[in-house]
Amino acid sequence: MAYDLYVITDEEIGRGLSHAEIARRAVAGGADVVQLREKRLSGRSFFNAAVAVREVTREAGALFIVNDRLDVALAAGADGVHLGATDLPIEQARRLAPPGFIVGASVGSVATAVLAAEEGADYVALSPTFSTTSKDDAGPGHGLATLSAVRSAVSLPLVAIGGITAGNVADVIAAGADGVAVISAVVGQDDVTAAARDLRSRIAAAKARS
Ligand code: TZP
Ligand code: MG
Repeated sequence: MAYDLYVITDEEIGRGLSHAEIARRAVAGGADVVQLREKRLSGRSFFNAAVAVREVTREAGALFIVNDRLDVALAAGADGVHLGATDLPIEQARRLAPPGFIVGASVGSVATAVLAAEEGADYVALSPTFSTTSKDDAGPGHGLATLSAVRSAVSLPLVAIGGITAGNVADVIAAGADGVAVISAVVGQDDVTAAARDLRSRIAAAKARS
């Protein structure tokens, strides 16, 4: 499962593009994973958005992860769910989900990464790796030293999230991340597809060097 370029949809940062259109442009640029992140919509409209993103990602062969909501992820046929510290516990999601369903977890330290691995997470995301304005309550960035420490402590796929740009992505991969999850570096750019393609080639180049 490749997590190299993991694009998170955000309709506000996407300047009016729908989740599905953001996904379509991101996968055209080579995104390996699309996460639907929706904080405003409730049940039915969230589900409808998820079905639309599922369609786009299925056609492209990209993974589709739903943020926060296991019920929506399962109902829409997503590949997985992404859970933070205030969402459903990883163990409960694991218990409810079918075999092969991906449960991803945000972590903020070596200790929480090790715990997430023990509880059955399929990947961990160091959140936030750098400071970001895209998530109100993200807090200060943990930095590359913590990223490397998490890399050494857990063997799960490790994604860096928060403040990743074309300028720092090579350092993030060199520090041990398997992939990067981004909003503004792709979704916030005028040409979403070109930004995704550029980031993905920087990731591939950094991996080839390490
Ligand atoms: N979770 C932790 S940081 C973050 C999320 C959703 C925002 C990432 O956005 P950006 O623009 O790539 O910093
Ligand atoms: Mg959450």
